[in-house]
Amino acid sequence: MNDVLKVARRDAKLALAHIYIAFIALALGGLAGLLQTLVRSGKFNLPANISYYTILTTHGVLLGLVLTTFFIIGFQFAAVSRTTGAFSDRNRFWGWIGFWLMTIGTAVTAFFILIGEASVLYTFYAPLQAHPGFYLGLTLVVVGSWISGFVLFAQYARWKKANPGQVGPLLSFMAVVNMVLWLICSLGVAATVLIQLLPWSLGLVDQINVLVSRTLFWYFGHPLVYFWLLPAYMVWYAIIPKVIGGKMFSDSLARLSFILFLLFSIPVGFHHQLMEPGIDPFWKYVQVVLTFMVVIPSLMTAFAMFATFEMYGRSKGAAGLFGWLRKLPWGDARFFAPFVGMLFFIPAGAGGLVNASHQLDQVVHNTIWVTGHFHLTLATTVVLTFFGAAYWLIPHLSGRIMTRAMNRLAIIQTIVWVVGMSFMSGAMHFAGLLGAPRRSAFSTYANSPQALEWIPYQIAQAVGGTILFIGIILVLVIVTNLAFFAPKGETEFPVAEVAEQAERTPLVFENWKLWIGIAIILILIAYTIPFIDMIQNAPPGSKGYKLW
Ligand code: HAS
Ligand code: CU
Repeated sequence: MNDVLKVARRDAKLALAHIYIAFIALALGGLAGLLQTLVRSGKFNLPANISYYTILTTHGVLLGLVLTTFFIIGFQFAAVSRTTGAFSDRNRFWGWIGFWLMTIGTAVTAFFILIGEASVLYTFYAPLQAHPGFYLGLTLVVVGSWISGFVLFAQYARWKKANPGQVGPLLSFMAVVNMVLWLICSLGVAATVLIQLLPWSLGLVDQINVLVSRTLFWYFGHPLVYFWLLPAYMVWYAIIPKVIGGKMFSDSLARLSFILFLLFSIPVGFHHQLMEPGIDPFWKYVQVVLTFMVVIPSLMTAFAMFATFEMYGRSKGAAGLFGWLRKLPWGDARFFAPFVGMLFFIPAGAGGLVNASHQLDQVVHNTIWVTGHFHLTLATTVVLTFFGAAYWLIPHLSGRIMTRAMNRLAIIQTIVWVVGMSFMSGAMHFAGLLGAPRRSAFSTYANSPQALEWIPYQIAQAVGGTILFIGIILVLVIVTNLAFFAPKGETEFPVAEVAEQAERTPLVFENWKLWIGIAIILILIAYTIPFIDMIQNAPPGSKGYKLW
């Protein structure tokens, strides 16, 4: 199955182009993040009248939307080329079209943010209104990503045609699931942008239905977080076992968890709108139940990872309940960074369960607790896994090798990240419980005693933010080295084999009509009635606001 061992050179270029943009976004977005934590400590003001909200929007868009989408598509292109063979010329050509559309779109969006015409944050909630150029730029990014999705589907179909009756390679299967998920969910954001936000910001209509717009956004926004998470799970399931020298616990379990994500990721957007009026509590309840369903594949993943590690440790003679822990390759950054990501996912996921519980969400919603939550999930679990992947992926693609010195630096980088994030995200969680709001610049709210309580935590956030910025500089040093300066040589693209005792993978996982059909039915059940309600009983629309 894994007979293609290298990503073809021309595909490597395409994948690398995406990864470069991702790390440029990390550099700029990280700088914005540093500035924010400094401002919020109350000890620092932005120079030259730059607005806090301009910086905050830059940060969220570059890291939440640009870094992720570019890294994921680059990684998936590489993974699919590695496991199904070199792209056809036509597929590669369209891959480049997708890349350029996304890149031009990013540049347009960034331009309007930086000139201060679009400080609407990365969720661009109505009734905040941005310059039309902001929405147009984002549209190009999404359309580009769709093209890339179809390139992957076409490549996968080519492999299936050449290998009739065989199950597709695991990594390619996973990339296809992730892009199907992305395609279905991004229709929601495309709808609100094209039908509501663009005409409204162009002045063609003067009012917008805010609730419909937010609902379409979160129909997209929750699966978006799994679009980020699933590539990390690809690394955990299909690559980490090989990195540690072991085998994958079960191919079927990995596929089943991905299918469950496809089914349950989408009909759950209301868990971001639990505090919003205008949605019947019954439908919030339905979507909370579905949210708890989508936790199951993550629990399956935790189980599979423990099983993989334990199986490997015992094969090396480990004894006792946790003896296997000592057998893991702690000095290998390709393992260490993603492993720390897994570890942090335990409290991060627990925080998610808090958010998803309607009553508890009343305490934390719109507080900086939520910001703390996604800096554990996205900015630690996912991002550390991506860094860990970059440590072999970039040299594999650039024809170089990672030196021992760089590996050591990568271990240090991971530790710096852990320390910085523990300060920053930890302080955010605590301050959130004390009521500190998210999405807001520094204020003592007329020296109210409650707001003064938050200040020590805000200083801790700035300390953490500064340490994290050092972490960003370190990873940029490593990545630049791996891309341009490291010694030439061959680096392996690790792909794990399945353990001998695992069951054969059934073909039913590739019954796309079935899974996409069920996903659509679940979406219709969860959204049809409340959506009709929102339109039939719509309150008066809102004009646009520019509050920055
Ligand atoms: Fe979340 C808000 C609920 C996961 C990202 N989330 C956000 C926002 C972002 C985000 C960006 O229900 C803010 C959006 C905004 O701007 O408003 N989230 C959840 C739930 C999960 C969850 C139930 N979130 C994520 C992931 C994200 C992410 C993943 C990004 C990648 N989230 C919410 C809710 C809100 C929310 C509400 C709205 C809050 C509000 O009020 O606005 C679940 O998927 C989590 C399940 C995960 C687990 C953990 C399993 C553990 C594993 C690790 C195993 C470890 C090993 C190592 C093997 C149950 C798999 C062990 C080794 C040893 C030695 C111990
Ligand atoms: Cu969510």
